[in-house]
Amino acid sequence: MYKNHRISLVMPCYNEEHGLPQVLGDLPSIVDEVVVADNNSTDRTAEVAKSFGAIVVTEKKQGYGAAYKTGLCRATGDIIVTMDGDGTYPRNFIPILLDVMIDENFDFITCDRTGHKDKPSNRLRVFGNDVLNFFIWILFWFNVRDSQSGMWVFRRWVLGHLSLTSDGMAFSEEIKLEAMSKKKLIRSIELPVYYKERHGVSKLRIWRDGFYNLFFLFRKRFGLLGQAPPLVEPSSRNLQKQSNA
Ligand SMILES: Nc1nc2c(ncn2[C@@H]2O[C@H](COP(=O)(O)OP(=O)(O)OP(=O)(O)O)[C@@H](O)[C@H]2O)c(=O)[nH]1
Ligand SMILES: [Mg+2]
Repeated sequence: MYKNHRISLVMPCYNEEHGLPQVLGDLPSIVDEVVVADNNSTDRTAEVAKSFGAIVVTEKKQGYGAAYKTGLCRATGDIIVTMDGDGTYPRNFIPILLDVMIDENFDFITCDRTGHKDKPSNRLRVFGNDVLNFFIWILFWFNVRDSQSGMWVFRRWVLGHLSLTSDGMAFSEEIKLEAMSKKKLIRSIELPVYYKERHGVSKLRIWRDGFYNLFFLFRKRFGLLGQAPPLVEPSSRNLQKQSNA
């Protein structure tokens, strides 16, 4: 619990037996529930997650977005925090981000890793991210510094107002597009975080995922993806507001 809010952490995991102990080993105690969305992992991901007390949900359909949707539906907290199961995102930033959210009354926070990602080994990723950020600006008219980051903090009712169609890596840019474009309903902000080298093998296929995510932006912009049903009942925003009042 944090300031009367129940906190869930949701992580999509595909073969993260090496990364998960890093994440789950130093989680702040304010996190009430951890949901690991496992996707046909062939290593000990599920066992490791359970050994730390996490709830493991299984999604047979392969993909980052497919796993996230299943994991998010299982989360019961008032506020949901997400991150990769690889140790890259800072667990000790969770209370700070929650402070900003609760004290400043934000509904959706997306984290920006760009200040800590500019190492030679990452140049191509940083460039790809910049290209995608640029197209988001061109196509959707809003600024985001790190459209591909996987750490978000948001009130659970927000899920009732998003159309999340992507089952793949494009889920990351789609959740930001959906939340940040609904300015009247959802108060959003992008905040910088620290970012470390991952443990275990990367699942990102840079060229394939990069071009796919770019193509996805065009399809989203021109309405070719249709509407996905919300992951929670849309009315839950009002219930949430009432219970916090
Ligand atoms: N459940 C599930 N999780 C996935 C899948 N692909 C990737 N993931 C997870 O999604 C998260 C993001 O994947 P990463 O390989 O870390 O991709 P990335 O963060 O862009 O790249 P790195 O900087 O190398 O970590 C990790 O926790 C992965 O285990 C998938 O198909 N299914
Ligand atoms: Mg990662």
